[in-house]
Amino acid sequence: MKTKSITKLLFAIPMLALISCGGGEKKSLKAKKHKVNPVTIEVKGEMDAELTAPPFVPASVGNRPAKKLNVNMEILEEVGEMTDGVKYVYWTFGGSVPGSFIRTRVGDEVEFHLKNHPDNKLPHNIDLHAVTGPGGGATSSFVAPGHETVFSFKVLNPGLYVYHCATAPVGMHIANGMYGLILVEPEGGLPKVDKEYYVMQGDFYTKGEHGKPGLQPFDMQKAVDEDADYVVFNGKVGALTGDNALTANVGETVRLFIGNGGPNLVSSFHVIGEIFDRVNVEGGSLVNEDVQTTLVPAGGAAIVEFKVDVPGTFILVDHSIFRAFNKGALGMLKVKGDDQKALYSGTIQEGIYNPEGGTIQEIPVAEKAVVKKGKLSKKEQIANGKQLYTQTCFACHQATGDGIPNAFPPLAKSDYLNADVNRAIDIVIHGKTGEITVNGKKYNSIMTKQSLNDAEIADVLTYVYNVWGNNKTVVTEKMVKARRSGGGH
Ligand code: HEC
Ligand SMILES: [Cu+2]
Repeated sequence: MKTKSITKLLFAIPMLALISCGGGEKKSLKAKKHKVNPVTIEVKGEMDAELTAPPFVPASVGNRPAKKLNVNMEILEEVGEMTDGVKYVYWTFGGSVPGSFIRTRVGDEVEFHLKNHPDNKLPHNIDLHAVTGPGGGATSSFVAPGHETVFSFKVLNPGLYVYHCATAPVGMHIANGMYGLILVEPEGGLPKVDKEYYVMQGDFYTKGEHGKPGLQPFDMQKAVDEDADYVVFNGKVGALTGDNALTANVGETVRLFIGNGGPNLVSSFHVIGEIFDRVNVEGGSLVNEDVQTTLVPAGGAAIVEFKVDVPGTFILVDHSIFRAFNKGALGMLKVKGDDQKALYSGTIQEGIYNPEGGTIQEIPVAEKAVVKKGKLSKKEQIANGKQLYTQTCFACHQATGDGIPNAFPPLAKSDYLNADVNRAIDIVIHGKTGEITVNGKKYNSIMTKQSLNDAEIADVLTYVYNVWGNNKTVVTEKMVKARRSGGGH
């Protein structure tokens, strides 16, 4: 250890000298590349940003001057389809995974309005990698359901950047789909191409194995273990296949804005049958040419460009290839036009690559609707409550009721829960803030008010009290009604 640090020191001295005299030169190079110092670019006028859902991107900036750019982004938590018969609760920026594409230019002053829909269950925020400032905006944008926050930033560096939610537990918010791309074009805009598309990879972790039907809750342990059930482009299996395939015509130039939200896996992005003429490596200013596969880190991006010379179906994959054929990381680009025999002799058959791969597809079984009116037996209340729990509470308290250390308290064997049923009812009716101690551990966080009616609160709490070693209390609608009409607060 000691000798190592001495050698380090010896090397550090001449290195320091090098850095200090090279520093000025580096700066001027950068200024030259950006032509003008972005900090001093004046904004002329104001406009609302066009936002698009994938795989589409807003119109290019062209040579418009820098402006004050208003971005209105709404966070929505909603059930979507991961693959046939498999449902998942996605948390989204703008209602899609990945979130809405934002297109800016160097020098723009972005005024970011982040709205958290009142029907949402959780607080969120946003960290944009294109922001120079603490947390990339995260520290200024924390927003509870039914609220809006506003912050602004000046766009300084050109490139393609990831944005994501950074609310604890961060990994979980990203794993549920809270990421997207923001493009910063240089002065004068990017060179013109014929087609532009937005493709972003993400890995998903579900309680059930790949293909297991029904509403699948997020699985924290699998996420920690990096054991993904789904690795997909644009939020679901098949988002870019069949009728959803990207399209182009022979002879056109195509630009793909590729992002990787992770949360865990690095993408080896490849298009089968194409060579990237140009790649903006890692989404930055370095351009590589004639590339077969480009690495897109988690929380990173790349811009790839190529001309399509022959017709056929070209397959987009993560070349960690089991992910493509067994976990969903597969898309298609369909190129129409006349055969170009001089370039490629054969016909490219469609369907050579089965998007479902080798996995056995189970026939989805519809979830039983157990919503029954009138007085329910204890068993029925528990069944009903279990469904409500998977829709409402599991996001924070987890499917196992174990919660998440330092963020969400456990409901399993919770001394706090078992000590006082009226207090538990009040918490579900009104939400909870302030410090509490559960099983000897302190929590000081926010539980948002749950929008459930009295019968639903009775059922969900009856379920909670009758699993995971709790004290088997039965909560009735009458008890909840009594608390709501002044019993508690
Ligand atoms: C937005 C995340 C979130 C959701 C959704 C949520 N909770 Fe909570 N819950 C919390 C947090 C955070 C606390 C601790 C609050 C504090 O620190 O004051 C808590 C505390 C509790 C407590 C008391 C502490 C304990 O562990 O016994 C109960 C009971 C409870 N929640 C039940 C529920 C039920 C039932 C649902 C679904 C109807 C639910 N919660 C939905 C975040 C959530
Ligand atoms: Cu979030």
